[in-house]
Amino acid sequence: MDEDQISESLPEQSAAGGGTPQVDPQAARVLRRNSLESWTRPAPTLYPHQWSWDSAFIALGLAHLDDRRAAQELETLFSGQWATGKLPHIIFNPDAPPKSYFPDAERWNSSALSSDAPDERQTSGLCQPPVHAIAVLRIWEAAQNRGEERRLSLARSFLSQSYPRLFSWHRYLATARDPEGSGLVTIYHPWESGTDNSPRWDETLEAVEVGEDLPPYTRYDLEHVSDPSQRPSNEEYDRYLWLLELLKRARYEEAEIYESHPFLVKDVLFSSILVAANEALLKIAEVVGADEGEREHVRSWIKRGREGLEKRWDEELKLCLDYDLRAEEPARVRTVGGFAPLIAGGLSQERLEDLLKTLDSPAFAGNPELRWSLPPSTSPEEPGFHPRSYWRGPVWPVANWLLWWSLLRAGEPERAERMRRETLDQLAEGGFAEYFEPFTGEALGSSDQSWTAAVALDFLAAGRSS
Ligand code: 9WN
Repeated sequence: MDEDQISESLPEQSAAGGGTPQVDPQAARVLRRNSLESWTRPAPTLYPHQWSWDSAFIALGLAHLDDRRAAQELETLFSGQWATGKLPHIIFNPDAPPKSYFPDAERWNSSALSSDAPDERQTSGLCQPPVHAIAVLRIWEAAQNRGEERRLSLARSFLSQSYPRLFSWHRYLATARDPEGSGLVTIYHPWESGTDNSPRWDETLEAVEVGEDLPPYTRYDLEHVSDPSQRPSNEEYDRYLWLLELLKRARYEEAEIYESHPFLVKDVLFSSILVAANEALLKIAEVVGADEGEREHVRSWIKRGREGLEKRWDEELKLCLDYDLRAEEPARVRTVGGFAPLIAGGLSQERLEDLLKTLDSPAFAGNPELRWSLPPSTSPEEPGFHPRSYWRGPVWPVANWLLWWSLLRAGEPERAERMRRETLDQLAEGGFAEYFEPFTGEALGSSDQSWTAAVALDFLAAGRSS
């Protein structure tokens, strides 16, 4: 890729209509620095490979700078798609420095173990939340806003190429990952949720007994953060690696995993993103003139997804809860994942009011101690809350983006605007960190995180168009 393309296409005027002027060019610079030929590293050193949902967020940020490069980001990701339709959570970079990230391609060994894995690319055997159709649609919307016929026609052909990929990805999730037809996606590993060490998974994970024959391993992630307590613990890592071992023993076969795997959880956040992504897919289907039978499937997945989420509603906590299929119990813990119905949309007035009340309450964005009124990843009122540990409390800008976008779709522009402004203020003060301490606003984890910069660009573009 032309390294200067992104900065050249930066808008001259910054942040009219809200936002902080210097955030705009700095965000573009972060993406440029983390960009390789056709895809973007989530962070310069901590994450040297291509991650699935990171790339989707990155593409929606890039859509405002360089729509061709945004499309390329997703095309590169699609090149790792499995025959089942699964989009893997990591596509390995063969040129990454040795010993830079663990587990590496060799540990996953997916193309040797599964004939469904692609031969040309080395990938992990898991997946991550399906933000991709939302990003593809953003690329189309950005092209429409520019209104140039040539850009529109490029975007149209990108949509035509992406549609079958997206359809088979969503079909995989609606079938292989939901054999019960519940409307909710089953995840096999906390990494699939994207919220790795969230207390959402604590009970299920604690019940996993690590085998004595867990092959030895060395963590490299701790070398890239200033304080190891910001990352998951070694006990958690043992379990993560043991689950990986079990998936390998099942040769990544869905039916076999369903039979024997100890970590089978209906993830409400993942499922809600699938509902929203299916709505985006319907719009893409319209642009490309897709088959009516397929559109009917997508509509039925949306309906089933919303019904499934409604069944996981907890009247007392006024949040939606994940469900452990092995223990046959919900995970009664308040995290941002609980706002899943807001992301899925199509809410009754009563449910919307419940969710907004919870969001504004001291359990989340209304906590008076917060540096910014932004929802911590885990409620400060939860015993499992930890303000500096990864998904146990810190504020994550991508989670804010999902809520902001959902608030807009729910017809809550004022609340959405507050979230957009506060997030931009936080980034102006703390930079493009991976996550933030909720009470002090201190930047934590990796600095110059690509998806943080990408959502900033999307927030700024929204400010310019309002
Ligand atoms: C494991 C890349 C990814 C994000 C996840 C985040 C973290 C990986 C890790 O980083 O997960 O997949 O090593 O901690 O939890 O959401 O996609 O940014």
